[in-house]
Amino acid sequence: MKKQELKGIFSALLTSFDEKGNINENGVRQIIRHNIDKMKVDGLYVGGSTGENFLISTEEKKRIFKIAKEEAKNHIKLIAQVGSLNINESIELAKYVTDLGYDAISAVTPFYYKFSFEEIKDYYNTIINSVDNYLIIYSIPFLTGVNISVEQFGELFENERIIGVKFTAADFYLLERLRKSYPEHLIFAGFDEMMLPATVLNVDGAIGSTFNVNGIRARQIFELAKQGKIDEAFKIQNVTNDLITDILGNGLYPTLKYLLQLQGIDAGYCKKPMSVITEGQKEKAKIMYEKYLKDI
Ligand code: MN9
Repeated sequence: MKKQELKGIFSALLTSFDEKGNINENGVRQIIRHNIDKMKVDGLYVGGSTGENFLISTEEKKRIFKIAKEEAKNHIKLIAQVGSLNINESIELAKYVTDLGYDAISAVTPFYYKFSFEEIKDYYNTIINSVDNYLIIYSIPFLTGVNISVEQFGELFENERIIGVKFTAADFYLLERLRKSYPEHLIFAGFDEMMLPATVLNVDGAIGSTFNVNGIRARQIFELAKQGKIDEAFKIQNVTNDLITDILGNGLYPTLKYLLQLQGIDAGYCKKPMSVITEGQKEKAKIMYEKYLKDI
């Protein structure tokens, strides 16, 4: 696949767990099918924050990567998030998904320790140079504490297989500078609630957790904004953000999973230390479903 073909709307895939925190394979398959058949996404971003990836073992990560490929086949695009504090694990996973036929890998900036930029650059080059694939940097400063400057992105992009960034930040000045500086690189909007302004700044696509339930509206926002129909896109972003505000206020991942349960999808539990959804949260999610999702 050529790198430009990776553009579009990608759901950050949720993982269904059983009550004990084991992967619920059937549920994972149902979530994937829902994204492909109902949300009509262009692709899946597998193994990201939304997949609760940092809470599971290497074998579990592989299992989810394999299930996603089995369901998606070559019908939609697949990006595997393989970043980890254990670089050996990242390399192992990068090889695994490349053999499976994933279209690109992605890796979160290494977090927890205060790595220097040289160390971060070495991490990315080491991972992507171990496989014949493309890499998309996963930048999410509010969770990792890692900020990369325009110039530093340029240094990372010197490796021609580092083809883009998943930009999960509210820094529209940086986004505009990146767009101007690297017109050939792929930029994916990472905050669903800021999709419209990111699209106006000419991102190539978006990767989001809420697309698992609201993917139809996400595509509308993206396409209307690309066509310059900003007023129409704004209206859909408004409704979307009413929903996202309610979801964030009720607990992001448990609410997304319960919104899928209400549609007959066995989205399961979150993994500890995330808590089990309460009856009160379920009631609020039911209202959201009726108000925002039932009729789209
Ligand atoms: O993949 C997601 N980030 C996280 C990106 O889950 C940390 C976003 O889709 C957000 O969940 C979403 C709600 O803030 O924009």
